[in-house]
Amino acid sequence: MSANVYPVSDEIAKGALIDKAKYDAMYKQSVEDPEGFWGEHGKRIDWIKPFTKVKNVSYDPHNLYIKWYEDGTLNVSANCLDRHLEKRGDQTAIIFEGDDPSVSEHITYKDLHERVSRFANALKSLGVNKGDRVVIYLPMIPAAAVSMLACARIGAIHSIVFGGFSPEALAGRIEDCGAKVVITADEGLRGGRGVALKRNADEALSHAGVKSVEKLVVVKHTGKDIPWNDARDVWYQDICDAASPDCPPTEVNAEDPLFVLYTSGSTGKPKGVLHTSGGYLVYASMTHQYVFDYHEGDVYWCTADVGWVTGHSYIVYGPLANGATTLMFEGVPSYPDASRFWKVCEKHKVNIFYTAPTAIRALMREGAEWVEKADLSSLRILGSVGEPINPEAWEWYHEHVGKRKCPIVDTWWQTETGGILISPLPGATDLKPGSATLPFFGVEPALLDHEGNELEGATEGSLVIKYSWPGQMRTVYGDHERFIQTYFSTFAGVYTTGDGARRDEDGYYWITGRVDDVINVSGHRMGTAEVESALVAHPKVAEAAVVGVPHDIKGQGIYAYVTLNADEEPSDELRAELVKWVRKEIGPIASPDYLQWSPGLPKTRSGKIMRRILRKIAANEYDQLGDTSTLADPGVVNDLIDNRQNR
Ligand code: 6R9
Repeated sequence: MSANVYPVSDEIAKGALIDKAKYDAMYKQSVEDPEGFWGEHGKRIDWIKPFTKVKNVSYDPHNLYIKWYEDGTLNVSANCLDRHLEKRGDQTAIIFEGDDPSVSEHITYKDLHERVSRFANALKSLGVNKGDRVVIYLPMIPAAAVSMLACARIGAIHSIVFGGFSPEALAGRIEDCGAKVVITADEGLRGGRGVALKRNADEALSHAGVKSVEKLVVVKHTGKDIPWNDARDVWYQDICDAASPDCPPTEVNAEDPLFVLYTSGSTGKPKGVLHTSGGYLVYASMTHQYVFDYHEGDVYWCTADVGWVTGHSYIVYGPLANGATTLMFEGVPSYPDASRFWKVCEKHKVNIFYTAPTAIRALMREGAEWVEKADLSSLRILGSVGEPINPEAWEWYHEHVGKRKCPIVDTWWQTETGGILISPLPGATDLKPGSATLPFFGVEPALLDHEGNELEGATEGSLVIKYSWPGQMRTVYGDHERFIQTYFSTFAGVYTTGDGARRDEDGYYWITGRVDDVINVSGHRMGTAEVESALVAHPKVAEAAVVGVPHDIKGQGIYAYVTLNADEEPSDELRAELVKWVRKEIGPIASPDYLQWSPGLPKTRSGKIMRRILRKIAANEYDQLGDTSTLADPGVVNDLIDNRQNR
């Protein structure tokens, strides 16, 4: 925890949309009269048929539903495109910056509108109808945004699968949502290296469980030679060229689904988080405007991938609904060298820059001289998302990137929340490094003890949100019961976030991390159970337990304890094979950083693995193991300590 406080500067407050007094007044109204508040702000987007009802929510686990603006109709792509054409048709909507620093492209609203309309018509010609699912497995290229908006235009539900996921992970998601069409590219490009997307997609589609896919649309990106299935594969460019540029937007209900995005939970396979159209767009656009103090003409860059929720809400939907210029970056922060982010800021005169603590820590390690190589005078606001930002990284970001004049908005939220729930507002909130600070309008956080009692004042507990907000997820795709179980059964009558938090004497929130078995590797959520089930799927593995371990750059690394079948011998080759196996099963982000052979795992007498102990051993804190007397065999602990990997 840092003792420093950075008050709002006069410079920033002067031009800001929201100052302290306005935040207090709007927040008060938002919680005292949510119907009135959200009724008024619901009008920030264009409705085809205006809503007359604002909110209709029940958190009762026996009869749970969440509806916002339920009798309104709209089209999300028309809100992101058509409504801007008159005023800013020639303004840049998307700046594409390629992996190769010599490649960039400016796409105007008019041009984006045409690309989306053509592709929407092309999807229709492939048989995609309102409500059908389309899986998008693309690199960070304009076609990704075009695909999202084209689905939205015809009322199809997109589900983006991060390009770093393996064929197995892709297959599981396609199967779960029953996608009719998959969109991919010949190859992705990251740090000068090709990523075999088409080959992965082919492999995913060959899985026995994947039966729903009729067409694979392929974007030609690097021009690499790829295998082709004439009956199934079509080139994106060909079908777009053949399609009409005129595609009237399909009218959808506010509560019709916009997208499904898979995310890791503490148990079982990833769940399909379902977001709907009206409330989501109101919330994404409003948070984008106020949290980043977005002004007309600002150039805004969020470095996330569209495969994560941050890319959905804060590269595509929020910024485009606001008529912003949003930058899409294909590459990585370290290529061609560690000055890349800053060079891109200089090249495109970026005003608002939003990234993740893991990237900041990695760049901090390379030294501030890389930052000095670029002119960063255009920057006004900095943001952070994905995991708690440690005060050292915050201070470095503030001093070297922000030159002590740019406020940092540390935005806390989740795939499930659709948009930012706790964050400073640049003109209104004094900053404390490491704290996400105060709730956004309409958001009422609370901290509960183990019994579910609400704690008052400065305290620490489980972070829950008391009432609904328009951007909240509506269900788990195909499994409403799991939605209720996961988020509304631990504590009655509130949304359970799965995070722990501390509240200080100023009412500021400090997120302390997950309270469940979810770990956060470089800002990516990973269920320990997912990695465990990948490991035990290997024929030589009997049992596995996975925990998070502190990691300088990634925030958390993955530490796996593996018990082999009785007739198997541990070896370095087998260790490497298992790490490779996990990469193949889930993807490179799930690779264990440490893999320890463990002839036995510490278990309670009822057979529950004591992860608390495994976490301590992994973190080298074996002098603080706590009570081990409830273990079935306390002896296994000493063996694990003697053979730990993280020395
Ligand atoms: C947007 C996103 C959600 C989990 C969340 C929390 C962690 C995200 C954070 C943060 C501390 C922040 N998290 N932002 N923790 N401070 N500013 O990251 O969504 O991938 O679903 O992850 O990430 O633990 O519960 P998602």
